[in-house]
Amino acid sequence: MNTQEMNTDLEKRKLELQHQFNALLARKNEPQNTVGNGIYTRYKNPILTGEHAPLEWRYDFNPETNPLLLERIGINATFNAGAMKWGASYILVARVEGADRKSFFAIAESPNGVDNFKFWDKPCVIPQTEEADTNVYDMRLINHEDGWIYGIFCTERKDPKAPKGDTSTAIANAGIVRTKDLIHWERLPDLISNTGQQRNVVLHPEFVDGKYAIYTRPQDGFIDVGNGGGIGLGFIIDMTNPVVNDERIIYGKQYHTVYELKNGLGPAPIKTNKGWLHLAHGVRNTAAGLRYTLYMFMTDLYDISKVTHLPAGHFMAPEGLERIGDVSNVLFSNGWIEDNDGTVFIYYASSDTRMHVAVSSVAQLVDYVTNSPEDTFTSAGSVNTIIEQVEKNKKTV
Ligand code: M1P
Repeated sequence: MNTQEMNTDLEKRKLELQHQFNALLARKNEPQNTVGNGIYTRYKNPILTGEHAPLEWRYDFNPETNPLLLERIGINATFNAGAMKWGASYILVARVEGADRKSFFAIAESPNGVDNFKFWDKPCVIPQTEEADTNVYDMRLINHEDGWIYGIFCTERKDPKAPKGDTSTAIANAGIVRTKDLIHWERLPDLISNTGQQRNVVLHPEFVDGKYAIYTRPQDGFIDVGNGGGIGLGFIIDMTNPVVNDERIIYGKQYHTVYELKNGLGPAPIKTNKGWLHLAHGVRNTAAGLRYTLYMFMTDLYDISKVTHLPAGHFMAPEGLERIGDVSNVLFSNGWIEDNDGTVFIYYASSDTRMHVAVSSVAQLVDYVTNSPEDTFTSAGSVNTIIEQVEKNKKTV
């Protein structure tokens, strides 16, 4: 192949790459056409994948430094995104994971919340504390009534006490940033709590008795929560010195439930006239490894430490393609958006690989949480719950 032929070939390949990329971003999404459960509607296509990462992140388009037009930087996955409405746009701050295993944050924007998500030009630049983060992930975006948008995420660093030769033991904590424009992020000190490692930390959007209220998930080790675990609640006086006081578990892990091994809060709760709506994940162990499903509960409007409603079992569990990925059998959500008309966009990731959306409404979710039967914790109890419903239906028909 002479130089001219090679250049034409490269030009063709570049055009093809751009064509495929533009087609992916322009692809319309639509609701799954099943009757469904009436609580939410899943959408057909994943809304964000590794393939959505801009070509400019992955390719050096200078023919002199990349004459073969090879991909230089691989992007492995996009998942576990925080979410918020930003003007008329729907924003996700995704966990983007490179082929080098490092996660970072990048903002993707959609005009309608269900498709056409497009990453902004560059990933977010998160300032470091004195101790550099090795890996960062799972940012929750909270539009706090103090006027700041907070991003609370997990920061992971190697455990300095790990024995020689142990190259995987790490320490997880909550990193904190805040912004007014989603471009400039101010780094605040990491969370200071006395209950061990922390993941799945979320700020409550309103002050409680003049303090910041923070949901935590204390754990003894990096993966195992050990004696820790459960969704905790504590209070911070000043976010620039984020010491958590009075931390206590408001809902713990429990034998033979979907949160038997551990649980953690998803996005910041949605305020409704019946109480605060929460979305969380629960984890149980199986012969095939850990299974992560989503569940919901409600806390009291005036006492946010009081769980008032908790339907039995999962709200959403992996289905079809969602079951498969880098960490299979996982659904995880740390972002949802309540729109002005009460529509709720539930953004969830499947198997640590891709992002999806399901659409519901505040009315549907409140009905689900307040009227679905609670767990009786025994098989006989479950049978009884079904029989009660059958008997009730006999009277209705
Ligand atoms: O791999 C599943 C999830 O594992 C962790 O969540 P948790 O701390 O609740 O076990 C996180 O690493 C999360 O990002 C990941 O999706």
